[in-house]
Amino acid sequence: MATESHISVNGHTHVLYKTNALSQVELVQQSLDFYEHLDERRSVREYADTPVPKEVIETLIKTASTAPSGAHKQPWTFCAVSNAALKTKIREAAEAEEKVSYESRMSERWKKDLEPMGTNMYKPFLEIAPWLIIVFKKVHDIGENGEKVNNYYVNESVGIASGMLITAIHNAGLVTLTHTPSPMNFLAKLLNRPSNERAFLLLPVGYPKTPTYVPDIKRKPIEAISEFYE
Ligand code: IYR
Repeated sequence: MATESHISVNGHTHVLYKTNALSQVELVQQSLDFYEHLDERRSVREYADTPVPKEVIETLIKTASTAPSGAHKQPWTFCAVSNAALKTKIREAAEAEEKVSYESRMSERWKKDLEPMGTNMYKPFLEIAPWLIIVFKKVHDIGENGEKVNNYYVNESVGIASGMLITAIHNAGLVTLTHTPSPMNFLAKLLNRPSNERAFLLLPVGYPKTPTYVPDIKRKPIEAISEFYE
């Protein structure tokens, strides 16, 4: 029987999936190449002010939005900011929250754990990086008559999309940082977001400052992060 280009499931069209099966040898090599490429990704806190074209940011966002999501609701909005005045407002508000966090909200243990990263309350990258991408999660959608429409597994979905965005940024030869000023609600206000959106993550995007140094961290070996049941 000839393979159909599409079929019907519950009255909905399903299209033929384009498979991408590799030979065993290619499979081993391709997975290894990608691991080695991603193993070079590092969180970078110092940026060059070199511009990055808007088109690139749009492509990175489209890549993130290929992520799987609960019932394919894609419960996210990626806000991309290059406007200098707005970046300054974001920096000022983030630093105001971070000051309180570092001075009173974070435990001594937490601050000790962060010592190797060399973080502090000052966030110049929020003005220097050419783009800030603020990821918002949609806790629900808003229907035609203003009613709440459910989304599913919102944190998981937006977390996966954010991971794919970080991967895409690295793949483009750019750098980013998962910045989470806490609390983050100032971002919804500054960016005029609708009532169903909550800030999830802030990612500065750009080229690293040259030279840039990053903490000499090591990643856990396979034995420490996995268990095989064969
Ligand atoms: N949000 C603060 C503190 C901070 C917390 C964690 I957990 C980090 O891995 C890094 C920083 C800041 O951005 O400095």
